[in-house]
Amino acid sequence: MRTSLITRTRELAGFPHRRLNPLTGRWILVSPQRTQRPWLGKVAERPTETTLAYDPSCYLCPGNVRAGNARNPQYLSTFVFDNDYPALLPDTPPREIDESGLIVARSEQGLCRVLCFSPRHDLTVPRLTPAELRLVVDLWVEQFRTLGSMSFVNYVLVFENRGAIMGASNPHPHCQVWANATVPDEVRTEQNSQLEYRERVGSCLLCDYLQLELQMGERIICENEGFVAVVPYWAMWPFETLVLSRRHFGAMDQLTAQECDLLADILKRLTTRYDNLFETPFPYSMGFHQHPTDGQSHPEWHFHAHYHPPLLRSATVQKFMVGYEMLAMPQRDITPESAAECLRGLSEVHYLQSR
Ligand code: H2U
Ligand code: ZN
Repeated sequence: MRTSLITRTRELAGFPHRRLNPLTGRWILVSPQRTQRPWLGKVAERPTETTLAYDPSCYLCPGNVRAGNARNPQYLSTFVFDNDYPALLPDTPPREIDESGLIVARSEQGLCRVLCFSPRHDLTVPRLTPAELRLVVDLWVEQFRTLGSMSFVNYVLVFENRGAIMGASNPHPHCQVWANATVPDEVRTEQNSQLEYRERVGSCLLCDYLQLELQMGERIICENEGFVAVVPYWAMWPFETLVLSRRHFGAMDQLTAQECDLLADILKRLTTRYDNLFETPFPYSMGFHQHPTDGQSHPEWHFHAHYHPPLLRSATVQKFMVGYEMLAMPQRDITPESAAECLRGLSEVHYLQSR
């Protein structure tokens, strides 16, 4: 049965086809005939690594001044502060407009924080030690708990933008947390799909999907006892990945101490492979999807992380979601299977360490 699934998916991968993302219900057009394999040629120009351990002009380095004259402490491991330019404010008054369902708006309460992963300006997730990365995981969990327990907060999104092309304002290792009153659309969509699957099939969508991926083996990149990193069958970005917990649980506050270490381990190994792909700091947007903090039980939710990297063929050639993608549906040339094969084949020793 499994062999025949692999045979059928391989046959389909020989010509243009659409793949369904069961988490969102959206489709992706795959056009493998345009290029069977990723091209990994060297390029002359590429972003260089940050080499300063301390940058006097960085607003995230210890002891430096931020916007509004706040000064960072001489922090030694992780550091969190309220974003000086928050997208959401806690004291927003309730307001609503609904003009015939055509001009519709609602005020939104929330708050935004910035989390520094390390005092070192030049380090990145793959270059932190497992112990340092474990402290980052602990900080995520602590922030999820603290913000999620606020009465007006129904969703906590922990996300990292890395690299200037993804809009990161600073190479200093950091991420953001936005906590707000409304469950964001992307999360709501995934929640509805997981709910619908649970009602229809009686089990968890991502538990079942993970079992299929483990049986097929074609899109797995790396794994440990707690987590599996896979290029999803429906990947939209060339080297998109999904990090799935093996155990079924809904949010990071349910991670065991051992799973916190295992999460740090899988993220370090995955991002090391990313950096090694083009021997350059690999840009991405990543974030954790987990259940809302709305006081309801959410047995349908399966904790996971998405990595959405824009690079395609080299450190400077990126995939743009324009034209057909913008007006019709996402499309890709290299198959998720060849992207996974490529990432799987890379070393877990960071290129800067092996130079
Ligand atoms: P990004 O690199 O993902 O943009 O995150 C950095 C955040 O840091 C950004 O949201 C905030 C910006 O608003 N920031 C401060 O809070 N204080 C500053 O002094 C500069 C930037
Ligand atoms: Zn810095």
